[in-house]
Amino acid sequence: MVKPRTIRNLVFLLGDQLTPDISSLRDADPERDLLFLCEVEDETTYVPHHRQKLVFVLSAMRHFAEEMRETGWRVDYWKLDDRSDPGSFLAAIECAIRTHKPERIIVTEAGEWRVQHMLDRIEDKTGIPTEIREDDRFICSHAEFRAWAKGRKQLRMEFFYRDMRRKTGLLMNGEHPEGGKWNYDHDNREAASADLFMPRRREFQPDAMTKDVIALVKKRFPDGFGDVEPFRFAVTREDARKALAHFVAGALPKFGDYQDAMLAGEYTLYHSILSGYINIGLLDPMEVCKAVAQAYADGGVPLNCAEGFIRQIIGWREYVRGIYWLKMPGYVQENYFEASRELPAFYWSGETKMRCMREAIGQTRETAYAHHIQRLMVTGNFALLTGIEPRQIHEWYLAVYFDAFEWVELPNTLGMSQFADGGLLGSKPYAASGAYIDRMSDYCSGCAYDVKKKSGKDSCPFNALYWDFLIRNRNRLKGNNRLARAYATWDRMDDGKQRAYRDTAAYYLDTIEEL
Ligand code: FAD
Ligand code: DLZ
Ligand code: SF4
Repeated sequence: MVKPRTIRNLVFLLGDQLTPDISSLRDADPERDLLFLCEVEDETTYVPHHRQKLVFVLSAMRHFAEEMRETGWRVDYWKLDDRSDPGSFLAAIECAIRTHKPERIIVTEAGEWRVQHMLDRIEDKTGIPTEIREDDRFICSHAEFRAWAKGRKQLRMEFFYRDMRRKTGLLMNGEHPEGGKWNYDHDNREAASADLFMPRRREFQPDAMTKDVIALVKKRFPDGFGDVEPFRFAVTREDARKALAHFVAGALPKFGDYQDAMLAGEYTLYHSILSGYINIGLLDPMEVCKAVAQAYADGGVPLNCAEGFIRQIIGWREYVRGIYWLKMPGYVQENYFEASRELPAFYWSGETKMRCMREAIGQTRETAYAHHIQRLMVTGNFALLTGIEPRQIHEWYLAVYFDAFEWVELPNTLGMSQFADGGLLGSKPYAASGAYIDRMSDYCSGCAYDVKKKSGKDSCPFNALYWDFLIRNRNRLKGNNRLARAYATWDRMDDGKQRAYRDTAAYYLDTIEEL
């Protein structure tokens, strides 16, 4: 508890603003200003967060507060278990104002609409002048994205990405992209095989502070989703930088080639597992991209890998944030296919005979992490094919990953994965049959279902469900050129084959909980 004495500004820092040079701190004065961070019930329960995500965010907040104190700042930090919990951010701010009587409140804009809506009300509610500053950890501001989107019929990531390359100068030779092309994605679609040289993620042992948070989370959320231990994420900037260096040296040289591959028991393959660190502010997106561009310039990393990685950050990451703020608050209601099915219980338990789903959900429960293709082409694809209500699958993704914050999760789930925005973000739905999963993984070999069997008993559910999805939604999708071949294939099938697909799909949908 910080002794009450004259405070000029109360600088309110949110749990994903753990960056020493964040805009709210820029002209702050350690003598006159006070940093305020609070753990509150509402934030820990607005979705049933994975318990490692809770440990990750709360422990990183506590470490950040300590780091700031050590560098001379006055910090008031409220732990969830320290005092009677104010419940919400707004209630916490009101208490903090009563205690510290600041002249002003300074805060950097929130990542999520829900929290920004609260920030916008602080001044009215408390009567204390409140300054909300832009979050310039992002490369593209809201205004810049709005200007880019204005008047465009289609908001294609590829064109936005080129502007971000020009703006940052990453992998550029003057006005021209390094190597002559903007995008090397066509070099990036190999299936991996388990080998001795598979990179291993950098793991970090919990220190005393993290162990305290683990105990807190176990006590408060005894039946919460996911394993609490082993907990191996970094929770400080110093360790997150070690994870970045480890990725650049080990996995980056093959990142592009195996970006879409999936292997049973291999949770991270050539991915970076840096998303959570970037999202809460332990790593700066430009710092990460510069490290990757430098490794390319030094000669140890091929261009397709460096470009592919940088595109994910200055392209996709910035683009989905732009879409989120352009379209919220209405975006969360989108449901293009009018899908209404309940999310099957196995999304939480992992108990399903479908091996691809069991592996993806099982590792999610164990580690709070799954890589992009597992999210998009396994759990996301299944929800799309079976017509799960978008809001339910959105809340699942928002809960279960250590990197999940709505501004990045929602456009990826609703837009990219579920096509619930009718094609704002993607040019066609990411719907695929079992053949795709079989090509990109080794899951099918150990599955109770037969990926080669198209319909009937024991056939891979993704096969019949794929056709059923296309036919069920034909009216909405028939104008999409990228699906014309699929519809032509369907139309060439004889009635018996078509009926077998539809009957199998109907059976699987009726018995979805038993799959
Ligand atoms: P890598 O494969 O190593 O990629 C490098 C970095 O690029 C990531 O750390 C991330 O910062 C960025 N990135 C890559 N793909 C995307 C993308 N599509 N959108 C935004 N940034 C991207 N990402 C989140 O950070 N939080 C989420 O809540 C989230 N939810 C998702 C939900 C669904 C349904 C899907 C399909 C994707 C989601 N993603 C989310 C995007 C992506 O899957 C994760 O960023 C990635 O898997 C994180 O693992 P990594 O750090 O090993 O990524
Ligand atoms: C995710 C999260 C959790 C679980 N708990 C807290 C918390 O107790 N206090 C806090 O400041 N932030 C927390 N966060 C992160 C916030 O939800 C995050 O800052 C907002 O989503 C940003 O819009
Ligand atoms: Fe998944 Fe079908 Fe392969 Fe089984 S056979 S792992 S359900 S794609």
